[in-house]
Amino acid sequence: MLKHYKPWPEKLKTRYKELGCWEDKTFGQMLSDRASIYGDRTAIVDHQSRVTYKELDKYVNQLASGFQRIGLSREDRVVVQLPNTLDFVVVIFALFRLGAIPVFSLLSHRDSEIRYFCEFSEAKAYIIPGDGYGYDFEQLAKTIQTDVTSVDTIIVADEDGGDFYSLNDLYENETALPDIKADDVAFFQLSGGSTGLPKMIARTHNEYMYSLRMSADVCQLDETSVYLAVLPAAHNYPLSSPGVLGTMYAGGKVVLSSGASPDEAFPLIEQERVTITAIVPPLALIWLEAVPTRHYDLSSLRVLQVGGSKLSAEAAKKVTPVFGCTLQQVYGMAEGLVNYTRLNDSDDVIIQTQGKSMSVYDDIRVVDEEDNEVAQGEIGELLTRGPYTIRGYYKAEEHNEKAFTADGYYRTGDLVRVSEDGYITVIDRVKDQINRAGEKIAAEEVENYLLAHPAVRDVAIVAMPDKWLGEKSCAFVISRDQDLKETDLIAFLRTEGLADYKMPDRIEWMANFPKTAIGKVNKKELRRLIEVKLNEHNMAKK
Ligand code: J2J
Repeated sequence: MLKHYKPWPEKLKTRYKELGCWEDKTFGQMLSDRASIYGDRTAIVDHQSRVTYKELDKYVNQLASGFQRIGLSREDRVVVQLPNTLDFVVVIFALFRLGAIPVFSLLSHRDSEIRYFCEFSEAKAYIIPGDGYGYDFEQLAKTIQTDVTSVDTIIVADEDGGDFYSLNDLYENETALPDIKADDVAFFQLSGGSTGLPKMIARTHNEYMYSLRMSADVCQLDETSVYLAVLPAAHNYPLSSPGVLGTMYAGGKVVLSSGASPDEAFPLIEQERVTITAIVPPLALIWLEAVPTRHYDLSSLRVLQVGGSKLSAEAAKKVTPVFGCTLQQVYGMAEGLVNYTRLNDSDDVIIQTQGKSMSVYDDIRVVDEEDNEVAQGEIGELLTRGPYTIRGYYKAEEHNEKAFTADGYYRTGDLVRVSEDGYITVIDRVKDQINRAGEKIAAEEVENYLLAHPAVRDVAIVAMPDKWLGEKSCAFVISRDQDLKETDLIAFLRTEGLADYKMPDRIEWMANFPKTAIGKVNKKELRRLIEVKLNEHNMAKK
């Protein structure tokens, strides 16, 4: 059993198996099954390749054999930082087959994040993209290999690995692979986080497979479905809701796009006859504006999923008239629970709500600040537990005390209202997080970096509204030095190696922070202050 991992309680394992939720299948087995049922159907298409299920199954075995030869084995953690390419899919399935554990990082992560993932998970290997992705990943890998003692293997997804292994050289004759159990941890997802550093989410084959099966079912996927991944496939939403893995579960075709702009996505929808794709609300605004001016045939699209942050009702109303397809709102989280509007729901439900949970075994409560259930239809924090929601973060005992209730509910940090028939509307959040175009920023993480700057006395980061991104981040800073500039702080964060999307969009200088009755920084008041300022600025412009 993986060190530090706290498995599901035996009683729940038995219960979810008896209920038929968990079918004791691993991802490795799922792919072999698909290869035997849908062998000659196309599984994956990327910018340069097209492979069938049978071919994919073979490549995965060959790569798993190569990984095995260079010393990767069961339970080794492997930080995977790859773009939306066939390599990504082959790599993760090869690791699944070996029982090695991918840690899903995003291409936008930099030194600070990668270092932490490697150290915290005690990773053995780190897999990076080759040239052409706007950043010197090889240089980063060199530093990581030097500084993080556990990391002894670097693999580059390129023909030329330079000083490291080239992924292409690791496809070898198939060797015997270990027997993996469906109750084993399959991979680590990363939480959006609200405190300190991002938390790691260990997911087993059993629980995650169930979430794919339910997602594929709710989205009515079958072997004729074509899913386009425009968001980074390593993120929980495009990976599993139903995403890349849910589409493979259904035997459909997955099209991987390296970008999400209309000029990249629309031609792919036309050429590959895409039936379903998933985007975030800011992209929905861009796509909605782009459709009339681009003349692509988007008629194959049956479902446009929008989720990750709140979609406005005004934008929601436009989707069907503009795209001629059904809108599906998706409200999910890497910790588990996923809610969907159903394809045959009324327009009103689809436009106004973020959907209903996908399993009858999702156990949802809406509570006030004292954890008392609120009256039906009232606003409160959403708590959830069920067959595909984690019971605790990996190696975070202290934090888990706060993030989960004693009886195992995950505190989502989202303020919601639930209708009598179970449909959820997301109203606000209590967690200290900024949701910037679907990318989550833990305020405390960035605050800690800024506090390390010698001229910063104190800092508080809050969300501010933005027409396009939904929210942006605003850092209120109390400086010790009158000459300190915004550019100095951003430059400092960059040298610290923080991902771009976490850079504060705006800095406001202050002498003191407003405080709450018990003396904490009043972030609600800071949010109000910046909102007033933005409104005044907008009025002045008019
Ligand atoms: C409002 N807030 C939303 C929505 C997520 C499917 C879809 C999304 C995610 C995801 C995911 C929202 N309206 N429609 O993993 O499988 C906010 C909430 C939530 C947090 C989770 C999936 N959809 N959110 O976004 O782990 O605050 O997962 O708790 O990145 O995003 O973020 P994340």
